[in-house]
Amino acid sequence: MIIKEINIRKMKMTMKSPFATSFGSFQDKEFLLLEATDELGNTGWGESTAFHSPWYNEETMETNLHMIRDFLIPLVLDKEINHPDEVNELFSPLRKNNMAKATVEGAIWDLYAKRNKLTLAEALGGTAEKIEVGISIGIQKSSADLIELVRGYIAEGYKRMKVKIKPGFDIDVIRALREAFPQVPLMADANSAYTLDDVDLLKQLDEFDLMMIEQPLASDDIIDHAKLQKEIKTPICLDESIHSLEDARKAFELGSTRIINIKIGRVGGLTEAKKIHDFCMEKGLPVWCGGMLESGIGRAHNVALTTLPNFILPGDTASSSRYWEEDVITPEVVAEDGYITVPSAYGIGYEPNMEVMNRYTTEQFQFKS
Ligand code: OSB
Ligand code: MG
Repeated sequence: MIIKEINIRKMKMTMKSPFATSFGSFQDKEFLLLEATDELGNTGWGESTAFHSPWYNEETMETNLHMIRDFLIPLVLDKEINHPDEVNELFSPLRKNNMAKATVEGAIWDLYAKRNKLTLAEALGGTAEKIEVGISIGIQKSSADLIELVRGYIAEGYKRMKVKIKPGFDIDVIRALREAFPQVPLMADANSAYTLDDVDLLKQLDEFDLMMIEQPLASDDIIDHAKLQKEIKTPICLDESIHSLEDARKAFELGSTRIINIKIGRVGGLTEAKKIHDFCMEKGLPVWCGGMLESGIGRAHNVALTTLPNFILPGDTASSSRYWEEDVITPEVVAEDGYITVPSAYGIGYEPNMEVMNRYTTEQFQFKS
């Protein structure tokens, strides 16, 4: 296939309620969508998971726009590409900027699947017909508020509850949740809020039978996590620290992680995500698909990836309605009793809803060969 045209949209959508992590809270989500068109008129969509500011990683919507426009588009426009795996190779001389790379690569995967009359899941080698999903809940004002939210999500059928923790909102909160819901599959995500000075505190979590603790220590660390894992029983799951198959291998060899949260953007695209998945499967490490508060385009990519066989733990991709009054795809992503049915239409399997998409677009950029 030959990529003939790329369109980028800056989007601004307001979430139903603010999302709070150990870094802070926000409600307006600004991000990029990208559409690639080939010489036959097939199109594919990708979403950038970079946020407006660099609080999760170093990338932002604006740095992604710069990278895509000035470096990535020139590498793919008017080039013959036989398979999306080649995009991963083409981009590899450029360091980092994984979310920017994943935006372009994701659109080319969707395009490739449509052109070859495959679902994106099939193109990736996935087989699951439905995927199990959990929910991620931001930091709340009180344990009581959190308990009420969790009660609602359990009633909706979500398969596991992930709650954000930070110093001052941790042990007591988890204890209260465990007392209220003795059986529910529960995990905590610290988004790097602790250090090895907190080992005694983190040890106290062992009594609550958590499925895992996600990224307790620094966002670029794999050494201290290995030390921490030797001290605590709760399995550590790395998120922020894993950017590539090489990172996954090193973290595994050091014993820094027993589970990996795979996010397509963080690792630079679907090809790298699949490599990490395959490595973890071989080593007996379960994986699950993380979320970045995506709109429907990004959600659709997550659903397709999750059909691979080693995604054995529920992911963070909940229904579109979890965050959005209306989503940019049709139909919207719907989790029923904690399961999302993998769509059977070609490519990402959902159609862009242009009327909704246009309403939330603040700027557009067009690149033609
Ligand atoms: O650490 O997994 C995280 C959201 C934004 C940035 C980082 C994270 C998250 C979530 C929410 O946990 C996942 C989602 O619901 O999309
Ligand atoms: Mg996380």
